Amino acid sequence: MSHRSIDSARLLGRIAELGAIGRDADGRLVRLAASDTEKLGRDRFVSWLEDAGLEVAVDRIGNIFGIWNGAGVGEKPIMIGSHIDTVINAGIYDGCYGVLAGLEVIETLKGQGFEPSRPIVVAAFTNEEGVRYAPDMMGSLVYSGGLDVAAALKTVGTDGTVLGDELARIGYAGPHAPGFLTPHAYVELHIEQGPVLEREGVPVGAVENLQGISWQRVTIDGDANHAGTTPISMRRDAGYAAARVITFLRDRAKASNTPTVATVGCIAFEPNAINVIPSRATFTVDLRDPDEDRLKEEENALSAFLELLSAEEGVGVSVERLARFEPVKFDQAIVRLIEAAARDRGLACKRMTSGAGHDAQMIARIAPGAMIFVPSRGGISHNPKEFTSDTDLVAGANILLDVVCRLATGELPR
Ligand code: HGY
Ligand code: MN
Ligand code: MN
Repeated sequence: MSHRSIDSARLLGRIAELGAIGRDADGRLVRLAASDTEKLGRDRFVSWLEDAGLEVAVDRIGNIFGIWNGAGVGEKPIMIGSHIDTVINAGIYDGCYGVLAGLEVIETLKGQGFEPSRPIVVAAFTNEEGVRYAPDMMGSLVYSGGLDVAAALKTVGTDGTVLGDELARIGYAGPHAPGFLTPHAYVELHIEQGPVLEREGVPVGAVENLQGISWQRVTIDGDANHAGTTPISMRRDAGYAAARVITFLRDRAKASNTPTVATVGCIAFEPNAINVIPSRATFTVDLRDPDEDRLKEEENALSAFLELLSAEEGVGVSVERLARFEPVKFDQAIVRLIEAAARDRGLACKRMTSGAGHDAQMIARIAPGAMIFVPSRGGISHNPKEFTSDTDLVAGANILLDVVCRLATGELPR
């Protein structure tokens, strides 16, 4: 059976080119949401959309859309997308692969005279990573009505900037109301960012659900004091208390024998001096679990531990919620389309859960959707060592092409 195929050189060339945009003086890839470096990536993506003859639309939270009206103008579009903002010292595939493969699918179909029954749209959602402005998946959360756009634009970043000001400054405070296009279906292609597909030698993942996410910022207040003269028994050591939380979370997750994961990714001490007992420790807690009840249990266990710690160490504890998303189940009919597409290409395919958060979990609020994964070497991501082979990248993009064709010719997920 002959298959359409994307232009692999064009896709791989663009992934490499976008991956070179936004490197800092040390060569690290850092394109934080609404930053100057992200603007450079946005501008390049928009220029590719224009070259492809697509209508470019930007909404008020800076989400970028490339719209191929084709036939069926006014019909709900098929939406394919992801994000192009990155974490700090990122790899080049996370998010960017899905956005560029989405554009590639549209250009391939346009170039082959394909007549879709409805518009096809490629989307790059703002601030998926949530590193500079919490929560993550913010652009797609606003787009799907989960967060008011005015409130989101007021978000203050870790650097004290305001998201709305930054979007205006980089020229991406768009006119469209978030949600201006309701997708008929949404499909997101993404690297797995975990070890499962590689370990099992499977090239395609049909993602049927995504785990719940809980982000919190914890502040512990003790007393600064002299590191040399203060007896241990007289200390209110915020640094030590924070360390107890980190080991509590890891030990509990490890002992649980469940998919629960816990991460303290950011931490800061005040006054942060070698010979001063920390008066304050501020750190973030990222808890995840595919089961909502277990995730709630983990949050409750942390809260109880913080109370105990406060009594035992004589420290003050305050907690700020940064993000909370329940687990999401994707559309089974689209998952089956992904499996059928892989089968037709003679590719093994595995149903799986996503450990990472994705825009697809937000768009699932307004449209049937699912995700396609391709293997990550060593399961590494959010790290410059992130890597997926060209063969797997091209195979994933061709699966996306097939799924979009089936959705566009009426083989609908129902
Ligand atoms: O946090 C996440 O899982 C995603 O990378 N934003
Ligand atoms: Mn991502
Ligand atoms: Mn990511």
